[in-house]
Amino acid sequence: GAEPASAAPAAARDTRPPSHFDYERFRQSLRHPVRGRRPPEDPETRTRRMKVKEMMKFAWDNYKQYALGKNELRPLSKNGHIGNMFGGLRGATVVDALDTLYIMELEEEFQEAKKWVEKSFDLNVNGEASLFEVNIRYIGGLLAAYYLTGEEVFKNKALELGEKLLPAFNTPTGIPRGVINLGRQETCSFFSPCSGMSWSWGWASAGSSILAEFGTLHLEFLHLSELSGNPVFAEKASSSHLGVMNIRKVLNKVEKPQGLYPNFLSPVTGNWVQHHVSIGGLGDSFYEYLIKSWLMSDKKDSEAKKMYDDALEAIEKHLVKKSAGGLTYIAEWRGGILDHKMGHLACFSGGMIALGAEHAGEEKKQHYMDLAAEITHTCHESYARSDTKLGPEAFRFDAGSEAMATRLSERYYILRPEVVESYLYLWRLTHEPKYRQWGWEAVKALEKHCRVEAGFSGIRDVYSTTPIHDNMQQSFFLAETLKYLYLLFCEDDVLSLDDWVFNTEAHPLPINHTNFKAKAGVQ
Ligand code: DMJ
Repeated sequence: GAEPASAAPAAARDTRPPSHFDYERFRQSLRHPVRGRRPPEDPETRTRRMKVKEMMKFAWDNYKQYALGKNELRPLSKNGHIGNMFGGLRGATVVDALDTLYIMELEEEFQEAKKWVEKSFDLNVNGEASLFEVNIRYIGGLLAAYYLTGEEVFKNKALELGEKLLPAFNTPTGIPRGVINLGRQETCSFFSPCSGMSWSWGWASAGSSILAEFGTLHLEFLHLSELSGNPVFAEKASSSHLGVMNIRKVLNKVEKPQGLYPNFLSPVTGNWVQHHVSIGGLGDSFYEYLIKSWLMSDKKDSEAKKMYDDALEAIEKHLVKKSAGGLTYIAEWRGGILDHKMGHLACFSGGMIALGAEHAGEEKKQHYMDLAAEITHTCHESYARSDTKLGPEAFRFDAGSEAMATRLSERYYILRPEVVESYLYLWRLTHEPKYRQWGWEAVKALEKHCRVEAGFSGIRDVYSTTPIHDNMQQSFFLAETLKYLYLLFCEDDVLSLDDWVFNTEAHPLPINHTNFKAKAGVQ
């Protein structure tokens, strides 16, 4: 194995190079107003959009009343939940909700959220945090809020928090570990290396890092470099392995079984630890960030595009299957053996494949659009075949089962967004009315089974019409599920795909219509 990477440079605030980011110029570079031009539309679509807005207000108001400053609302017991994912950081729901409130023109509520960030969001915390979760929810949420509003407070908090994440990259390969202590960084500065403050998850095999975690940093970290003027987030500085570009180098070097990317990699050796491949949990957003990195670079990052194209080809060859009943699904792969199961998380892939299809070679375009539509149809079936019309955490295509959960432990629904996320992309890219119809079915089901007196709750069994609630309003319900549903009933120029890519928590980050790399100092 290689020697440990050297110091984490330029982490201290006073050594930060001045930022040259010109917010006004950025706004002028956008092709559409962020909240659209509001052309006339049919009354039904408007009513549906207003319904989703009302749901967001209800979710926010209850969080504010019972749990402001905690990470999530517990809507049955009417209190807050803190959990252990964010290392002492608080207000996950506030940060996740900011851009949705803004887009929905819930002005008063947006101001309440902003005030909390200004006055109460404390970054001087001590605790073990998930690098991935802090990145997608907090960094992503703050960056999006900044780009949408130009309010400096969001940018400053994002940069300050981003610096706290850098020590996670101090591994022999530069592949970050999954857990970072946000507090123990007193010795971390340009001149004194910071080390020993990150760990692998106890449950991840042999101290490995997880593909979907270290592969889901690129979009946010490029923006941290863009806004700070400091290349350290994007690319290694001096001889260290810091920076997300290095992750690709490691992945390009390691041999991939059948062209597939397994879920676990050793940050010490840079080799795979197990041969489990999944487009759902543990793998999912790695693939998403490849195609979105290319889009965000205004189609200049051809390395990302090639990695995406090759990965998708291998996935299609080895993992995509059709059930006896004619449903297309993406199976999981364990050292060559297929597990005929699809997780709710894997349902984001309909949207991803549609997004990529637009930019595939002429001969492949229609093929990938068809594949995307088929997967989205299968995911809709997993909803349609349940009694609540909400989909289970995982569904199977074995032992006579088709798009239904077969295990008790997989019947729950925790307000996840992936299925409606695919409806949004398919709607935007095809304008087939069924996607809006399916989204509306989901709205009705959420209202019927998940809305409780003080917010929205997940349910334990989608096949029971007297659902047992899990007493948790996940922050991604406000960041993602409600945002995607709202956008489904908007015109296409609201957060247009010409201007924005959504990070994996649905936080919009701008496409760089100028040359990103030159600005960030990336080679
Ligand atoms: C979110 O935090 C993100 O969408 C992530 O990519 C996967 N899990 C949740 C939602 O299900």
